[in-house]
Amino acid sequence: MTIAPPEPRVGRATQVTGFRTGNEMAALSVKQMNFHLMGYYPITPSTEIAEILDEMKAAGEHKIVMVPADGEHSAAGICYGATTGGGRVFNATSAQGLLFALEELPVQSGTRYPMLLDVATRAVSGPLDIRGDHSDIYYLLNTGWLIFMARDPQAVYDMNLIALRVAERADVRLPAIVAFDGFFTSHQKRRVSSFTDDATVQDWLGPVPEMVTALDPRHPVTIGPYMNDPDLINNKYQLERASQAALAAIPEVFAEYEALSGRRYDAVDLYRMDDAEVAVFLLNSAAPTAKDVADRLRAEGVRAGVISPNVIRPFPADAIREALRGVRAVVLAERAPSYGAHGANLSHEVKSALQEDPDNHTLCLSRVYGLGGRDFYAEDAEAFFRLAIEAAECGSVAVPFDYYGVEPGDPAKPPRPRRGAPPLTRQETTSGLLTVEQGPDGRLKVDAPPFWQLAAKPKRILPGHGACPGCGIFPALDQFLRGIEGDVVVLYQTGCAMVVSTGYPFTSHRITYVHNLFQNGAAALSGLVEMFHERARRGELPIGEDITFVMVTGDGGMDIGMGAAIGAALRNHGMIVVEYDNQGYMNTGSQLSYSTPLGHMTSTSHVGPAELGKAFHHKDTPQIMAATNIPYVFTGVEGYPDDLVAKAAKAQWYAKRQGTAYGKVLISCPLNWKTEDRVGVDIVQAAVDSCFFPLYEIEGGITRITYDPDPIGRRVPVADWLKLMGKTSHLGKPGNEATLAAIEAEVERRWLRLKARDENPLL
Ligand SMILES: Cc1ncc(C[n+]2csc(CCOP(=O)(O)OP(=O)(O)O)c2C)c(N)n1
Ligand code: SF4
Ligand SMILES: [Mg+2]
Repeated sequence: MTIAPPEPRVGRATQVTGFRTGNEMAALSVKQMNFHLMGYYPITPSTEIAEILDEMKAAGEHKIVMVPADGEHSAAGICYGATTGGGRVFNATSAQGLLFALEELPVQSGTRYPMLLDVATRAVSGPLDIRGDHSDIYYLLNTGWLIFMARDPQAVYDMNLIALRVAERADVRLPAIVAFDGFFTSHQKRRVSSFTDDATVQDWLGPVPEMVTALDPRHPVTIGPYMNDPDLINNKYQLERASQAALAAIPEVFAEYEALSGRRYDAVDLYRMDDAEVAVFLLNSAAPTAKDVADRLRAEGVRAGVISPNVIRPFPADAIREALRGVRAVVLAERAPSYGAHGANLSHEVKSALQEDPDNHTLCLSRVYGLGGRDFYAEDAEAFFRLAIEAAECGSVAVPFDYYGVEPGDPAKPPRPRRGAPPLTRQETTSGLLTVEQGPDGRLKVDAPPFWQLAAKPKRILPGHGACPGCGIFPALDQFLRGIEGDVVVLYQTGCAMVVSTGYPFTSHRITYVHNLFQNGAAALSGLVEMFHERARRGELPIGEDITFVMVTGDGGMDIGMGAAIGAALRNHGMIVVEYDNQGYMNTGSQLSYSTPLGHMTSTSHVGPAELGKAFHHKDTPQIMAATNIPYVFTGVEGYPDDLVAKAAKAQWYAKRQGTAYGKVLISCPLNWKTEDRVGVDIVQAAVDSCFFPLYEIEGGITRITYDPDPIGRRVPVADWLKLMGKTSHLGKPGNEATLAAIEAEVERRWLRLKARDENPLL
C-alpha cells in the first residue's frame, strides 16, 4: 500500500534569504527534510555536508542518526540497509567515494528503495585531483538512479527537496542523486532563499511513503532474492518504466515547487533558445558563464542560446530535441571524458535524440573541457560559440569531437632531465651499523648504534614538503626509515603524507614511490612484491637486487583499507605496513577516524549540548593485525628513536624472510589535536606514559612491552594526557566525568590485558 503524495500547497511559503554555499544549502535542506539516517564517509568536496550536519546535531538542531562509515562502500551499504527499514535516508559523497560505492548503487535502485544522495562532483583519480569535473557522476549514468543537476547553491537546496519528492512517488520509487559542481558550487557563497519553517519542507515531502520493509515481522518479506532469467529482464524493464514515470512526473513536481517557492525549474534550462541559431550545451555551473556570453553575442547580432539540463537521468530527450529544432549548430561541451567513444556520453545521447527527428539538421560538435576543475571563463564559452558559428556558416563540422583547452605535449621530445637531489645509492642507504640476529628463542636481537650515529645516513624523504609546522609524520617516518638498510620502495596510501610530499611535477621522495587509493594500497603493494620476486626468479632483474617494500598509511587508511591490509597480511607477503596515527582524517579536514578515541572532538564528532565528541572507542589496530598471525607487529613513537629504529630493523628482517610486518606509530598533529606546534612530542610522551598508547611488539605471536612506565614511576593519569590538547579540553570540565571515566577504564582494560600477554607467552 502507498500513501498518495501530499496535495500541492497553494501559495508561497515564507522564506528567508542569506549567503550560503552549496554544501551549506545541502546540509540545511537535509536538516529540514528531517531524514531518519545519514550514512557517510568524508571526501572532499562533499565532506562539509556531514560536518555541518554533525555540528547542528551537537547543538541539538536535529536528531538525524549519523553513521560514520569505514568507507563509502560501507556508507552505501548502511544507507541501503536503512532504507529497507522504511525510513528516509541521505548520503553525500564525491569522486573516488562515489566509485567505491558504485557497486551498491544498482542494488539500491534494483530493489526500488528511494533515498537521496548528494554528489559534490570531482575529478576521478588517478592521478589524484580534488577539484570539480563531472567524470564521477558520469559513472552513475547506468545505475538506475535519478540524477538531478544543481548549478548553484539555491538549486542544491531546491533540487534536494524536489528529487526526494519525485523519488518517493508510488509510480517511481527510485533513489535520486543531486549533483553539483565541486568547489564551484559546493564552496562558493551565493545569495539564497530557504523556507523559514522546517514544517514547510516536511509538509512538502509528506509522510514517508509506505513500502515493503524488513521491520515488520508479522509480514515477513524477501528483499532482493536470487533472480534469474526470465525475471531479471522484467525487473529491469520495470526500472526503465519507473524512470519514464519520473520523467513524466518531473514537470508536475517542478510546477508544484514553483507554486511553493516561486522558483521555476524545467527538465532542461533553456536560455534564449526560442530563436537561437547557435547554441552551447553545458551542465551546471558553467552554464551561467555561457549565458552572459550569449547576451553579448546577441548584441552583436548572433542568435545565440544556452541549453543546460536540470535532469540527466531520466534523460529529457524530447525537450532537448524540441529546443534544438531550429538550431543550426550546437557545441556539446562536457566536463567528463569517455575514452575512445568519439565524444562524451551526453553528446551521444543528444545526437541520438536529434536523430529521431528526421527534420532536424543541427550540426553537433562534441568537446571535452574543464577536466580536473579547470576554470571555465567567458573566453572559453565564446570559443565554443565561435565553433558553432563557424560550423553554421560553412554548413559542416570540421572536427566533430575534440578536447578543448589541452596542451598534448610532444611524445618525440625527450623527458626533462631529473632535477633535485640525485638518486640514493645502496652504499649510502646501508650504514652497516645495524645488525639483526635471531636468538635461540626465535626472537630477534637488534644491535643498533645510538640514534645520532645513524644521522649520517641520507634522508629518503627530503625537506620541502608541505606538512604543517609541528607535524610528526616526517620526523617519525625518517626515524623509521633509518632503521631500514638498503633499497626501499614505498607505497603511500592517500592521506597527508602523500598529499604534502608529491605534487606533479615535484616530489620529496628520493626513492621510488607509488601512490594508491587508500582503500587498496596493501593489495597494490602485495602485487608489486610478488612481481619483484617473480621477475627476479626469471632473471629479469639484476642479480642481487634486494628491495624492502614499505607501505605508508594514515590511521584512516587502516579504516577504509582494513580489508585490503588484512588480506595482504593473511597472504603474508614480504612487506612492511607502517601506519602513522594522527587520530583523524586530517587530509580532508579533521574528521573522526576509528582510531580517534572516545569523546575526542573532530569535525564529525562535535561537542555541544547534544553530543560529546566521538561516540565509540578507538580501534585497537595492532591487535586486529596481530590476529592475522603475521610474524611481526609493533607500536612506536617519534620520542623513542632507538626503540623505533630497532623495530624498523626487525620489521625489515621479517619482511624479507617471513612475511608481513605491521606497525602503528603515533605522531603529533597540531591541527587535529588543537595544540601548539612545539608541544607534539610532550603530548605523545603523555599518551605513552598514560598507557593510552603503549609501546610493545608481538613477535611470532608473543607480546613484549618495550616501555613500561609503571616500574620507573613515569605513569601519568589519562586525564593528564587529555588536558594537553584542545580537542579534549572539554573532557576535564564538570558534567563530562562519565566520558572521561569510560576512556580511563578502556585504557586500563587494554593495558592490563597487554601486561598479561607480556607475562604469558600463550596469551
Ligand atoms: C574512496 C575515497 N574516500 C575518501 C577519500 C578522501 N580522503 C582522502 S585521504 C582521507 C583521510 C585520510 O586519513 P588518514 O589515512 O588518517 O591520513 P591523514 O590524512 O590523517 O594523514 C580521506 C577521507 C578518498 N580519497 N577516497
Ligand atoms: S594536518 Fe596534521 S598530519 Fe596533516 S600535515 Fe598537518 S600536522 Fe601533519
Ligand atoms: Mg590520520
